[in-house]
This record gives sequence, C-alpha cells and structure tokens, in this order.
Amino acid sequence: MTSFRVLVAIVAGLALITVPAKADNNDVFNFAINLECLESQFYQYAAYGEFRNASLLAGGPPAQGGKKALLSAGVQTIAAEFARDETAHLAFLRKVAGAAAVPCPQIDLVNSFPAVIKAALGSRAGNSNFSPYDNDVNFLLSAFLFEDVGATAFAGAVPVLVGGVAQGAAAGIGGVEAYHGGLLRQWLFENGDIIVQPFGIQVVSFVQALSDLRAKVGGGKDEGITIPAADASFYGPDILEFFQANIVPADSDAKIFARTPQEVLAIVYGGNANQPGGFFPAGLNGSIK
Ligand SMILES: *[C@@H]1O[C@H](CO)[C@@H](O)[C@H](O)[C@H]1NC(C)=O
Ligand SMILES: CC(=O)N[C@H]1CO[C@H](CO)[C@@H](O)[C@@H]1O
Repeated sequence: MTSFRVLVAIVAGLALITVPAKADNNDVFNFAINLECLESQFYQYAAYGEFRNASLLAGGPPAQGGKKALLSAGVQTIAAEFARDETAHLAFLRKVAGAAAVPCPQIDLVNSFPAVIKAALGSRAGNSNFSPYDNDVNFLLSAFLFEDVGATAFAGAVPVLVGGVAQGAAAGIGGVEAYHGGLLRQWLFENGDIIVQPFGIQVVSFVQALSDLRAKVGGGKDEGITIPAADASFYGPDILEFFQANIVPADSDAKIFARTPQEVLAIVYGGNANQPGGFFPAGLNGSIK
C-alpha cells in the first residue's frame, strides 16, 4: 500500500509539473500575465521611452533596459498599436484573475535580446551586439521573437482552461497575437533582402535562424517566413524571386501551433524551461514556471 501511495504521489507530482491540464484557470491567467508584462513593457518602451501604466506592474519591478526605439513613422504606429493591445491584454488578465493575479516579475529588455540572437546565429553572430531599439528592422525582428510565441502560448492555453468564457478570452487574445505575428511576418518577408547590420545576414535568413531556435527549444511548432527552396545567403537582392512566402505558421491542417507552458518557458528563459534566464532572469511569478 505504501509504495502504491508513493507511486501515486510521484505520478501526481509529475503531472503537476508536466501536464498543464492540472492547472486551474488563475494559474493559466497568471502565466499569461507574465508574458503580457514582458510584451506590454517592451512595446511601450520602444514606442514612448517609458512604461505609462505603472499600476499594471502591481508592485513588480520595472523592466530593465527598455528605451525608445529609433523608428520610421510607419513602424512607430506599429509599435504604438502593439503597445496599446498588449497593455489592454495585461489589464484584462489582471481583471479576470482578480485577487489571485501576480505582480510582474523582473524582466530584462537589454541583455536578453543579444543573448537570444547569439544563440540563434551561433558563430555567425561574431562579437556583434544587438539592440532592438536601433532601427525598424531590429525592432521588428525582436517583436517577431515574441508574437508567434504569444499566439502559440494562448492556443495551448485554450483547452487547459475551464469554461467557455475563459476559453473564449484566451482564444481572443491569441487571435490578436496572431494578427500581430502575421503583420510582422509580412513586413519581414517584403523586406527579406535587407541586410541586418552588423551581421551581414539577410532578414529572411535572420528570421529563419530565430524560428529554428524557437523550434529547437520550444517543441518544434515553428516556421520561418519562406518555403525554403534555396540557400538564402546566395541570392542577394533578388532573393524574393527564389522564395515563396510562408506568412502563416501552421500545422498540416492549417491550424495554429499550440505550445505547452514548458515549451513557452524554454523559449522565454533562453533555452531551458527549468532554468530562469533570458527575458525573465528571476523566473516567472505564479505556479506555472
Ligand atoms: C495606460 O496608461 C495610459 C496613459 O496614462 C492611459 O490612457 C490608459 O488608459 C492606460 N491603460 C490601461 C489599460 O490602464
Ligand atoms: C508574488 C511574487 O511571486 N513575487 C515575485 C515575482 O518575481 C520577482 C522576481 O522576478 C520576485 O522578486 C517577487 O518576489
């Protein structure tokens, strides 16, 4: 009997760690709050140079290293709109989680990006630094890192949540993340032949490297912005003649990929779901982390 009980306890414990179906709605909302703390602050800093909704940190520390990005007028409107959407998501999730809502965790908006870029590019990164705040391309590549992850995270949350209202809310938020991701992917495809400096790598290849990294640590479930037909580095300015667009990342039923919390964590922690780092140097707040 004892060993049976121990076994049950072990299995139950494992289930808590690996099977998100055991999480209750507020656990899931809190997981999402952490992601929205990241996105809301990143876009507000990029658009305005400050985070204008300090109360939404709920006592958590302001993100480190965010600043106004040098953006063209067109991309500035994208940054402002994404900031508005992600801030509304954060406010909404705080409302539905109510008293159970966690404060924003410590977030790194400066060292995280170059670390991820180095992990994605490997030796191609050289000793170059990367800042999302330098120009349109760097900002949009950085936003690309987040939006597909958000979309897949909310798709993963829907079946875990209990009740149609909660599921509808998660689907609604995930839909907006997917709109953002689609916009970014289209822009990056159209500008696929721009060389990302100082790396000397075309946007289309840069995006592929980021997608490959997310796939490697995040359970597959990722695609770049082209249907690869050739070596992107080879074609120079005529690259778009050699590639077909793959704006929509989706499975073989053309359904959005759904990531588990562990797969999402591995991406935002910078490689390992069990080791805080990357954008969340002290880990997430809440019970899913
Ligand atoms: C965020 O702050 C701005 C500027 O103060 C304000 O207009 C907006 O209503 C706030 N949004 C939320 C969701 O609190
Ligand atoms: C309530 C709670 O869990 N707060 C923690 C959130 O995360 C930061 C670090 O990122 C901790 O300092 C807080 O204690």
